[in-house]
Amino acid sequence: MRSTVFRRLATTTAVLGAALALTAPMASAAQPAPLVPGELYKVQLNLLRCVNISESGEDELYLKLDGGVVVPTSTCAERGTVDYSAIDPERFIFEGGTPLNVELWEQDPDYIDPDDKLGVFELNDARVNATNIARVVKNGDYSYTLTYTVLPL
Ligand SMILES: [Ca+2]
Ligand SMILES: [Ca+2]
Repeated sequence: MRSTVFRRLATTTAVLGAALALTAPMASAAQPAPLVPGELYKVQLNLLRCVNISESGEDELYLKLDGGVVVPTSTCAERGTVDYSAIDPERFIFEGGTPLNVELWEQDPDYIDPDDKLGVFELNDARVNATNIARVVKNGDYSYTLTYTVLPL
């Protein structure tokens, strides 16, 4: 009985290993490279991580770019995450050598307590086809990270 289970495990591992070996060359096809100044790029957002949130309970977070809302509000609890991988990268087009400043905002109910700009994710030091991390931190108050991948347009 026991040996059958072990044999099955060994077979599964071998199959997984073969599958990984097959996908590895595809994954490495697009090599990380430095940005070329003046070239156009787009940004695939990956994951917003709410390391320390700004409110008690949950934050209501959204992103702004050039004065407009570019990613709508999501709630995020302390140490929670928001998956941004379905957001269209073509909302975030920029030129190599020019920082892309994406603002992180926290939504509040009304004009008595208006929305708060928590800070700016600076997407400017990235390499193409490499996953990078940007941070918004106010010491002792709140802290967020955003992972993203810069892609050729
Ligand atoms: Ca709020
Ligand atoms: Ca507020």
